[in-house]
Amino acid sequence: MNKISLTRYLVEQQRDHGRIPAQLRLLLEVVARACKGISQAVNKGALGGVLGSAGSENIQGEVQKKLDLIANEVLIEANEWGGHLAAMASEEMDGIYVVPNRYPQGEYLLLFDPLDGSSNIDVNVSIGTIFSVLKKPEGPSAVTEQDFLQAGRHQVAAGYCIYGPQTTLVLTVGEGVSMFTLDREQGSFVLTQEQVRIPADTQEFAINMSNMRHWDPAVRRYIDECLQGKEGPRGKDFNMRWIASMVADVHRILTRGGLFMYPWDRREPEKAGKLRLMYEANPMAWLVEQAAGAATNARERILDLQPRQLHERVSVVLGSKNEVERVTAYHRSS
Ligand code: AHM
Ligand code: MG
Repeated sequence: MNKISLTRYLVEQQRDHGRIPAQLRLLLEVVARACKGISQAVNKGALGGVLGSAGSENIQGEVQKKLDLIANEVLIEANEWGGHLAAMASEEMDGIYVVPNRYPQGEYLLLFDPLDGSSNIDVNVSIGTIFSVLKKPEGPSAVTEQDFLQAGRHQVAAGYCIYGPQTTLVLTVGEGVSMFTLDREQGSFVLTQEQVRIPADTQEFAINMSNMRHWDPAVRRYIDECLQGKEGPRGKDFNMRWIASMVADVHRILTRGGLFMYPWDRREPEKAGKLRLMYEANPMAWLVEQAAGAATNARERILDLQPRQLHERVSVVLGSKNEVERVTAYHRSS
């Protein structure tokens, strides 16, 4: 069988299907190349001296790991000179990173969580890079943070790369979801799945149960009913998974269905949730919708939320459509 590389796939998306402009193709190739570099650093682990804390904090007050900063640096260095971007924004940077004057400026904006699932780095559990691409609003003015504050439905590409037993890049440009597995001998991503579909029904949920006492009654109701299994109102048993890497939980859901929730809770009631809207929830919500799933903040469709801040947080419910609708309905009626 003829293997289709990511490069070929993107060329065909551009040339044969007219789905992506040349600059966007270049951007996605560069992001994929950066992910290969991050994958190598992740693989080296203790041998590369990349484990442990960097001794600093990001704007959200979270301790940064060495690999958080390495991944951030790899993505910036790979993307700043190609002429395809105007600016970048990252979980690990306070403000936006405008492409330096010495390089040409392109029309795209790139947002990323360079290494999602940071708490799993040192314990050798799957982690990943999440990215989202927007277009800079038209006009001659210099790029600002305001330009990034676009609802998720305006994304032109989104995806993640998971560093697990395999390194897999998962991508959407708005025509379904495709998966590419890294062939380490060839050094290239190879198309291994197209038109990924999430089944509408599931018997598996993912939530951090240790926060149960802080949940909203609607979340409690949903989980209580799942836990009652065959004997309860749902009339079926449920299984639970929680990897604490959103990329790994979403990857499982894209592969076999399921429900993922990181809802608002009473620990920090002024925050909408733990996860970030612009570089975690939006790209994942779009991938999930493109695979026939659904994604809400427990009340509204995530992709319709108007961001007010770059590092804005959001409550997240995503995955198999019927379960997302059920959780959302419980919230709306409570
Ligand atoms: P991170 O981007 O700092 O790694 O935080 C996001 C992660 C998600 O990947 C994961 O779903 C969640 O935080 C896990 O949180 P918790 O440790 O509270 O279960
Ligand atoms: Mg993250």
